[in-house]
Amino acid sequence: MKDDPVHGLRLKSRAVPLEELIANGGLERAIREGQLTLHYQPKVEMRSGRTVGLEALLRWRHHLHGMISPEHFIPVAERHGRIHTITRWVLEAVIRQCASWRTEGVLVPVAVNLSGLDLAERELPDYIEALLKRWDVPSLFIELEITETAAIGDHQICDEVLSQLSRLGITVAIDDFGTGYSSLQRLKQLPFTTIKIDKSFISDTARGSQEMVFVDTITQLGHRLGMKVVAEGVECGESWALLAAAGCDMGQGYHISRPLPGEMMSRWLRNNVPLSCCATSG
Ligand SMILES: [Ca+2]
Repeated sequence: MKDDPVHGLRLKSRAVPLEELIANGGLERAIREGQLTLHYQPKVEMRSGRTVGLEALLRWRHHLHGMISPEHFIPVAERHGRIHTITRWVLEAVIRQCASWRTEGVLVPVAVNLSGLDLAERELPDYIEALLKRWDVPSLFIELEITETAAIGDHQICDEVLSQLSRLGITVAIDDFGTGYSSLQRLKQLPFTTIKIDKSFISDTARGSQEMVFVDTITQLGHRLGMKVVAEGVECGESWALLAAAGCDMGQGYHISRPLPGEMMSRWLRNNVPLSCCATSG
């Protein structure tokens, strides 16, 4: 496994007084001053080798504290009621990027990670629909990823928001699967199209460990529920081959590409044709 230079920096920034920074409007300032950026990581169909999607990953490079990991600042943003501001910024940035890529002929859907709190926001589907209209981007170019923990909250608004998003034609993936405590009943009830198996299960597959049992089981479960299965954190060819043999539909991870800034991802995509499932949709 290669070191992730971004992640390395993030770990060093643990001592950042995040509570204070965010409580005092640090994230809003970060947005105004361009400290937030998005990197994109491809998802590749195992059978064909086609790039079938990208995941947008948020980066915060603070001018004093350096890289701050989303793993650290997202929970703080949630506690301080700032998460909707971030989600809305990410959604607009991604949809703008999709519009720009479409003009270049790059037709690939992009996934946005949502917080559980976003699913309690009734206005979210309307907000996304308005952005798609404003930037003339069809809904099939946007996917959403939500973690098990976020998805299993048994509240009516969450279900309504997910149903409305689904009616808009936006696909929703259950993210980091295997690390939470999913109710299988909820998994069946909610309109998920994809399961992303958490990277903690994938990293040891090349060593032929018992992790493969979990991968097999989750893959079969996903397929039986009519979902596509994505393996996250694929880091070597050996893992890739094992996961493909287990029936995973897509892979994502360093074996394919690390997350790249938009412009670098444009180049990567141009050099890694054939592209996407959206190629015929205009
Ligand atoms: Ca994700």
